[in-house]
Amino acid sequence: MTTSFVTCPLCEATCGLAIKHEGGQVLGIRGDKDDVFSGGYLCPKGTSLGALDADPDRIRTPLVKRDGEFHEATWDEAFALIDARLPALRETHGPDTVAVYFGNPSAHNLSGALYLRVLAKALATRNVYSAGTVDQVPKTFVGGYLYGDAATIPVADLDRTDHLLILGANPLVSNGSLMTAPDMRGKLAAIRKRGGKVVVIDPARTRTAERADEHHPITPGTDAFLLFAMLHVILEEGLERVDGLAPHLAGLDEVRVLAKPFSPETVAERTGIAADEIRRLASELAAAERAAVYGRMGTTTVEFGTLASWLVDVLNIVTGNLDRPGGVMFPKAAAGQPNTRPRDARRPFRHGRWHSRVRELPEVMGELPVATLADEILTPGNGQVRALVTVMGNPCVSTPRAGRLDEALERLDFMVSFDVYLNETTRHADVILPGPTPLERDHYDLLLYQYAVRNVANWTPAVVQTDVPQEWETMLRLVGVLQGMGPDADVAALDAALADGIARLNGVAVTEGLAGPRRLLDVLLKAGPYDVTLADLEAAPHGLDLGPLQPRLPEVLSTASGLVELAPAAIVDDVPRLVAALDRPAAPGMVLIGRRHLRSNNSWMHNLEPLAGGGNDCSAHVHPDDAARLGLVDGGACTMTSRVGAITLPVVVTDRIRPGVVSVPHGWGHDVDGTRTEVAARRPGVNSNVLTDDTVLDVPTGTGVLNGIPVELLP
Ligand SMILES: Nc1nc2c(c(=O)[nH]1)N[C@H]1C(S)=C(S)[C@@H](COP(=O)(O)OP(=O)(O)OC[C@H]3O[C@@H](n4cnc5c(=O)[nH]c(N)nc54)[C@H](O)[C@@H]3O)O[C@H]1N2
Ligand SMILES: Nc1nc2c(c(=O)[nH]1)N[C@H]1C(S)=C(S)[C@@H](COP(=O)(O)OP(=O)(O)OC[C@H]3O[C@@H](n4cnc5c(=O)[nH]c(N)nc54)[C@H](O)[C@@H]3O)O[C@H]1N2
Ligand code: SF4
Ligand SMILES: [Mo]
Repeated sequence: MTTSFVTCPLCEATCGLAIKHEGGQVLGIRGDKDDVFSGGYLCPKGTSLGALDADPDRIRTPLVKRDGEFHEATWDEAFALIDARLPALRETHGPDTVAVYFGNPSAHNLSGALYLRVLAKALATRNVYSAGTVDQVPKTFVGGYLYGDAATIPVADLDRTDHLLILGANPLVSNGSLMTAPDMRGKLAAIRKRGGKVVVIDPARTRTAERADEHHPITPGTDAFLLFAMLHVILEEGLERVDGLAPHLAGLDEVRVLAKPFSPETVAERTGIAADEIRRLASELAAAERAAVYGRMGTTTVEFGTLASWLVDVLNIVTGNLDRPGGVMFPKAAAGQPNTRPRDARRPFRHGRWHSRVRELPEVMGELPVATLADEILTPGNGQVRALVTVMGNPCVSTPRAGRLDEALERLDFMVSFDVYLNETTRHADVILPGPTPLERDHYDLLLYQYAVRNVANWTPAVVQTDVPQEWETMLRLVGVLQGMGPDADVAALDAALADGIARLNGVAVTEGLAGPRRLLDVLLKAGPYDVTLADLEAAPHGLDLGPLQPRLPEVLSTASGLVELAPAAIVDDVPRLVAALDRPAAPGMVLIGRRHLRSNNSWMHNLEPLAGGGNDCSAHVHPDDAARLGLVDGGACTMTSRVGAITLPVVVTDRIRPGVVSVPHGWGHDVDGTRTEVAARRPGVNSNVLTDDTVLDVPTGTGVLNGIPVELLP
């Protein structure tokens, strides 16, 4: 029996796990108490990695569809089919005819983090989509325009702050997002224990809200009003203290003008938070010695997601909390972080370099909004999407107006999916290419360490052997097809050329004897800001602690001015839309928001028996007053209708949700035909994104509005 130490890749917390195994079988998983970052913390999903590995439904060999039925195929057969179909479609209709969608796990996967770009480049299509536009794009957009790079996002310095204001996030359940921090419960408790304060703004009394000093149940979709009013108070009462930040700032006067119309009295009714409470929230934030404002899903996937995300940063800046211990700081990752590259190698952020064909929505970070993918497939004309590659994603469940996308995928001429399950999305594919499970692959959290609340680095070698090719090999094989090398391209040669290119770009040498992600990571570590090598990481199974976050202004910036741009046009041009909405009457009926459960992971872990139960179910949470008014009973069913769809699901009557709001978790609806997820199908739930309106987006970024959807509820 062996114990291996691995970093859990399932969510952003990057917990260290100690895995006991023998002969390729997992015998037990616990938290690694010696992990330099997580110190033994883990959640139920982490302990289910063995069940994932052993899941009989998991795909282990390529599946190819013939006459509407999937058949197991060899890798050569699968690639022969891809080679016969994909290049011909591109030849006839141009490269934009092939769309690609990257899902969430691709960001938690070293092959994904390093090789997806290569695949996207080889596809050379404008039709690039990802889960980003149902998630964090407003944050990256703000990072891009304020600091110069989309990956430059300051994180709350949790270990040293005295005051944490959380909006639209439930890190006790989600374990944090764009704030890599294992053991949020411990970190929040520590803030309070040292005399600090935690305030939560959320329409639901979540687990996080329960452990906070204060909880304000806001009306969904109105955080931009609240934050603007707080800014208004701080600027009007002269509470700002930009102090040492002043030489690095541009645009503060413009912000002052923009905040004028948003007095607390103006927004109180709209937000559901009283004017004097807003004043108090603002003055306490400004008065705190060291404070951090943090916003996530409830501030990004809403009607004014960009403005709310921008205001989070503006508040951190005007209170003097940017780039200082206990405030919000810029992590410095050991490898692959764009903002540690030499400044002359960085370009200021831009968006809108092209637009989607049908709805003319702007590109952000080379991607188009996934809410318009169905339009691009269903609308005939030059440039119509006829083929799709999905990589570790389940857009038929996770994206707006999911029912329409589901229909659209049936119309495709050809579809390839990289996935480990035959599910709601991959059932539409012609070829499914499986990959290794987390235990079968090397791992390093290249992306998430860029948002870690402490600088750390941890390398994980694969725990068990597999016959399934690694995802980077499969991606490069597909690159070979796209580059006209046929179905059997020399993957090793492609990989070596890639490593040489990246090494040359970074002015470092390639280490002989390495291959794949290890070789690329080695190159990126050599080019990185620490004197840390791959060998150092391999010698440290519990990770390397690189210390607390350090101030990084102005070196971290890559704006054209070299300053923090507080009022970039791409963002503030959206303020008039918010001002106009001030006078708009609030939605008269109920509005829908989402929620997450500790034992779920978006759409794809419901097939694991150990995660079922414990309250992990798909139901509508409704306040007792609404239930009485609408004739809904606890345990009964309700039908919920939006502009674009309807679902029927069980009701839970609870005062944990604000009146006028109903919450439904996303990621369910596993009872469709043609899937192979037997456990999930037994307790399928319903797909909440059937209700999400694909025409209502955060305007600057095209991010889907998943929270604050008007719905009607009937028993
Ligand atoms: N209404 C509503 N909708 C939402 C959200 C919400 O809060 N409310 N949240 C949004 C957010 S934040 C996100 S990130 C998206 C997620 O949206 P997606 O990324 O589209 O969906 P996931 O459920 O993460 O699907 C992951 C897919 O990857 C596969 N997979 C998992 N691990 C591996 C692996 O190691 N290798 C391979 N090859 N495949 C793998 C799974 O089988 C599954 O098909 O959903 C979004 N949708
Ligand atoms: N267990 C588990 N962990 C996960 C995931 C999972 O599915 N399950 N998914 C992972 C992913 S991909 C992500 S992106 C992260 C997301 O991490 P979080 O953002 O922390 O997760 P959510 O639970 O979606 O939290 C959003 C909160 O916003 C609230 N909310 C809704 N609308 C509004 C609003 O208008 N204003 C305010 N102020 N609040 C609002 C909701 O009630 C909810 O509590 O979680 C990650 N971790
Ligand atoms: S919190 Fe996230 S990283 Fe930690 S064990 Fe759970 S799923 Fe894995
Ligand atoms: Mo996400």
